[in-house]
Amino acid sequence: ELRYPERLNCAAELLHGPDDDRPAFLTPTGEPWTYGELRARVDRIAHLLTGDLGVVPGNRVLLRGPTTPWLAACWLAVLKAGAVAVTVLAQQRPHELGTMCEIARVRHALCDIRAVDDLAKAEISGLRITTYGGDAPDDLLNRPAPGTPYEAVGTAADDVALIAFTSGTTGRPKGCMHFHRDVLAIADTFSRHVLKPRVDDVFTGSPPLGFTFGLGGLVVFPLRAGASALLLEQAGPRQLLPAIARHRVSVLFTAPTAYRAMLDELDGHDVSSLRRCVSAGENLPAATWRAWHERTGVRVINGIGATELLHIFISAADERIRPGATGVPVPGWHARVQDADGRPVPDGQPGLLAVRGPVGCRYLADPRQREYVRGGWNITGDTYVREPDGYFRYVARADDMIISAGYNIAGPEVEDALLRHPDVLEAAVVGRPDDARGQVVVAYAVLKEGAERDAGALRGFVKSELAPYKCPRELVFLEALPRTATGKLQRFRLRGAGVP
Ligand code: 3SK
Repeated sequence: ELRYPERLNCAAELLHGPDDDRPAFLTPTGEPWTYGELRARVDRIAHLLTGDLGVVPGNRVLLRGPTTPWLAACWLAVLKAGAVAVTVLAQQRPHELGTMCEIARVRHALCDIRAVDDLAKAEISGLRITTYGGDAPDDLLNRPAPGTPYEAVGTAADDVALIAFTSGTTGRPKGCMHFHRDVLAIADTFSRHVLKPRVDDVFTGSPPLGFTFGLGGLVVFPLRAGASALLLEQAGPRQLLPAIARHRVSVLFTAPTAYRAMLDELDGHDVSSLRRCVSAGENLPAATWRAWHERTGVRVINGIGATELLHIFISAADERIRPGATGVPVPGWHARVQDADGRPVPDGQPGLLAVRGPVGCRYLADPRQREYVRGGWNITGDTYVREPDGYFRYVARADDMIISAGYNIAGPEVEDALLRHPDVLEAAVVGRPDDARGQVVVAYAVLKEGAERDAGALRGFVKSELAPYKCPRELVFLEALPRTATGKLQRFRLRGAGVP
């Protein structure tokens, strides 16, 4: 069991340790930031926050900008000053920003000058916006500030440190409150037991810091281990591959679609420095796991996480990784599969995934809390099977099960079959209402460059891989699949009307 002192400031904990001259953050173009420089810059910002800007402990401070060391430093400074970081995505638009600020009662914002327009357009009443990275004399980084160390505010371990928003794949955003101890707990469970990081590791990846997948993988885990992180503003497959080679990246965080896209671009790139590749955000198809392993020799660490629980809670390490399964509960976490009334279902049968551990869901003023936490268990909204040997296997999002002519069909199983076809880059499978069958299976596919759009051949391929009742009735080709800002597939946009 994890134990933390009653008084705990997680930013101070993450910053203390490594020698001043060790590298903390790297970027593709600028000079590396050493731990000494990071500490000094965080302290400067914390002085400004509590001095010039009038932030007091408990105030909620919105952070917005591309993935840079300055954004990470602002996040650490807000927490060190005892305020609450409200992390949002650079892609979020004025209306969404307004809603989140209203829910979290945000009064201050630190915003990269390049991302300020939409925040200003949101016209959030009472919000004081301070930019960083610009030329103006009142820009955060141009203001005079004491160069002395900043003494961290003595927050309690269960004071709120962070509000992270989730909208799932639809709906009004929910703000998830996380404590100072939660931030350390994700490093001391998933990172410690599954990644087993070393001080000479270089982390990088694509998820932004406004998504807790990225915040953990690119800031919390490397700092907790005294390692370094390469922070990339552009982190698509085309940027990741050369960056891995150039900076000898050893720990990579990205999503299943990016692994798949990188496979097509891998030739000529040296990825031999990689020792850990983490996939989360969506289920990792076994076909992608196998292809990546074949080409790189690295066993991808599949994981399921949630903004509500901050990071990954089921996964597997090293030789225990099994393609096609998510894994076992991360040490410190418990998981089971249950029915809609909260009764455990037998191994081998599908049901709702329920988890509990050091981090729990705490929605800020939202009645949906009652749906997510039931009987002390967090109900993630995923359908899973627990195998008799304790491995958890993903079936579908609970609302993504297709029931057609009495058959239960898991969309991801059909997607996995489509992805085994060499021409398919991405696939999404949904149920469409049908008078005769209740629902019919409809597949959407994005093909690789130059591939021929032959729906008949592709349906024939699926029929050769799966029982015929699972074969899509309809197959629609798209240029891209609809996704949320964090990259999650929006299946609801594919249901109903047809082509989105
Ligand atoms: O949303 C997710 O899938 C996720 C995965 C890993 C860590 C954190 C999150 C929110």
